[in-house]
This record gives sequence, C-alpha cells and structure tokens, in this order.
Amino acid sequence: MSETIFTKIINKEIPAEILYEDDEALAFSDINPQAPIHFLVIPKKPIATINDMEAADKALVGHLHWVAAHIAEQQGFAQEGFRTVMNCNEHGGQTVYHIHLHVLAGKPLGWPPY
Ligand code: IU
Repeated sequence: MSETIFTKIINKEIPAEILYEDDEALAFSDINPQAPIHFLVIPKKPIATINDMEAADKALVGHLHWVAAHIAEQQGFAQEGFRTVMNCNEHGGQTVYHIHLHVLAGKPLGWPPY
C-alpha cells in the first residue's frame, strides 16, 4: 500500500505527541480532537483498512485495543469510560488509509453518531 502520513509519524519524520510505543504499535494525540481526550492507536505495520486485515493480523488488531485500555488505566479514565472507533472507507468516514483506533474520552459521549 502507499505510505500515509502515519508512516512518517511512526518513523519520527514528523512530530506527534506520542503516548505509548512498543514494537508493534504507537499511540499519539489526535491533532484535531473530537473530545477532551482523543488519541489514536495504530499498528506499525501499514494496513490500509480493516477490510485489508489478514488472519495473521488478528493478534495485532487485538493489541491495539489492549494499548487503548492500558493508556486509559495509566491516564486514570478507564473506570469513567471511553469509546474506541475504527472508521472504514467512505461511509465510515475514514480519511487516513492506515488503520487507526480512535480513543475518545473525558466526558459522556453522545450515541448514536447518526
Ligand atoms: P479517520 O478515521 O481516518 O477519519 O481519522 C483520521 C484522524 O487522524 C483524524 O481524527 C485526524 O484528526 C487525525 N490526524 C492526526 O492526528 N494527525 C495527522 O497528521 C492527520 C490526521 I493528516
């Protein structure tokens, strides 16, 4: 797949407020937050959309959720709660074609998004 701006963030070619990093994943603050707390958890492996996930990626995508919960615990908002969202393609509102888990928190969030 073609490289996105998230590859540049992974490679530290452009700055981001990094919250967590390991061999497989990176979490950083969203530049255009939609809630008091809004960050993204991404795999270092570039996967364009969740439709492009292979069976071998199941643990990796699960790991993104583990990172989300780990940061929530560390930052102290796990018990109040949070939302994770992964947008897919046009109707899902995806704009960056490197999968990313949105983590939104910090207030009671509205639902549904319709
Ligand atoms: P989406 O699910 O593809 O619509 O979300 C892309 C998100 O990436 C969106 O919330 C942007 O604000 C965010 N983002 C970012 O944090 N840093 C960037 O350099 C770019 C987008 I481009």
